[in-house]
Amino acid sequence: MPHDLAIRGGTLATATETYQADIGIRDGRIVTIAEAVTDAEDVIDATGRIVMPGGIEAHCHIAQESGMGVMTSDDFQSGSISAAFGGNSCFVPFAAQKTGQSLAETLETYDARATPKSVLDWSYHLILTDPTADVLNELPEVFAKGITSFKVFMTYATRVSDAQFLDILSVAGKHGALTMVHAENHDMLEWMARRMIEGGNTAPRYHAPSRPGLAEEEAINRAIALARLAQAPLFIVHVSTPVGATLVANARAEGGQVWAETCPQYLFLTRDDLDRPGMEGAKYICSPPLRDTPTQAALWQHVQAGTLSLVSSDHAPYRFDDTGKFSNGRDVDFRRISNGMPGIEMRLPLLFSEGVNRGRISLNQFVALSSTNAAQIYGMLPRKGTLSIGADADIAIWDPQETRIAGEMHDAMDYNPFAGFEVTGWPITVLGRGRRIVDQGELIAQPGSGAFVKRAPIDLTGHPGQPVPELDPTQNFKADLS
Ligand code: DUC
Ligand code: ZN
Ligand code: ZN
Repeated sequence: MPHDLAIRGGTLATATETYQADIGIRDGRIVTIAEAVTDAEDVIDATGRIVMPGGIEAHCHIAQESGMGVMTSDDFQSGSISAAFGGNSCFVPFAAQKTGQSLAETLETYDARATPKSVLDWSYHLILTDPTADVLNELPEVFAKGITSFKVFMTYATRVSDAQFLDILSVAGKHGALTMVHAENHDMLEWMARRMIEGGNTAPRYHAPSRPGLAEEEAINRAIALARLAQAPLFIVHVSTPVGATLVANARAEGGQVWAETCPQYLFLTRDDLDRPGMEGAKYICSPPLRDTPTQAALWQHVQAGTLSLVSSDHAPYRFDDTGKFSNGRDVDFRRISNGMPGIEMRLPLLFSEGVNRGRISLNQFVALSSTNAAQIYGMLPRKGTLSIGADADIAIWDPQETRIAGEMHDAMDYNPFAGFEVTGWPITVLGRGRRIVDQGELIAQPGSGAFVKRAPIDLTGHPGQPVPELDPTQNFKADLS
């Protein structure tokens, strides 16, 4: 039987290997990887191109209201399209529970937002903001639907207490789900912000010193300890400090079930970007805040060493107007400016250009960081995140030579924090289950052509966990802890 589509003449790159081969696709899946695939109804000539698994964007805020009640500028249509132009074939935005809402209602809300609009296959991480006993009882149903990761906050009004965090981790751990955490010490942030404001330091630039690295370091340390006590896996989102990353590295070196990511803004921007004239700095308000150049270098080392498994965008798009950044007005202190910046389309080109082209990471590390590790951690491998027989034909074809000066993106934003960066290496064609989503600068896929991806529990093989003496029956007088 002929193939539906062949990708011919390209250089294939996976998380482990780079080699010349053709790919044959049938019914949306990779069915042949061979020296030559000659029998296909449709052919993409990939000569001079790199053919790799489509990116998986595992941290982005799409059609989501912020804690301040502000809706992101991107819905599932513009968000998924922008992601596709940036080399992604799958994404995992958040489905955020509102206080008092059941998890079933939360997911219904997001299904209605995603299903008619997404051009990418998608899943959700659930955000738990109101972990009542009823809600915790609902969690296993959510996991059974294939939503096997969810996020909690250690700061903001929606933060969980340490006791709540332990309960949540414990339920998650029993069901093979992964708890993600925004780790910053709330009281340290509040205390610093109050001092800033009382001193009249209200401009956007004061956002950075109001959220000291120490607050992240303390919270990461605590989150790792809580997860260890609950014997549950943990994922730390948007790590922005070298000490925080080192805590992750140490836990992992001892077998800890801990994973973490950083984001392009912490690798490519600094707090000096917050100190732009007028209110321009508001464009760079995100949390944790931008740091400094020594931090960038240290985070790169942790990316290289594998401490940080993903580089995710944390795309949190709020326009530079009163629908977004200034929903509370322009003349407000930094705390009342919407928190987050866009980057879903820039994540992979930046990482390729600054990472692979500059020799900081190999092409195979790039594939791991952009796709395969997310598929592994979030229960989508081997269906997604790899080029192998039987995998979905989610494929990005890159021109490694193309240079562009970053400007406007395909999102619904009115600014690009990375505008003006010279970037070499861009995705040219992105396939999702064998269909062209974008091709040669054109959008091909129809809204609603993406599908929900049911994810598996996290695979903890090779991550035995760090022992806790008091949980060992030989050391706790055989206490019943069931
Ligand atoms: N945390 C995120 O993950 N995204 C946007 C803002 C925040 O605090
Ligand atoms: Zn966060
Ligand atoms: Zn985020």
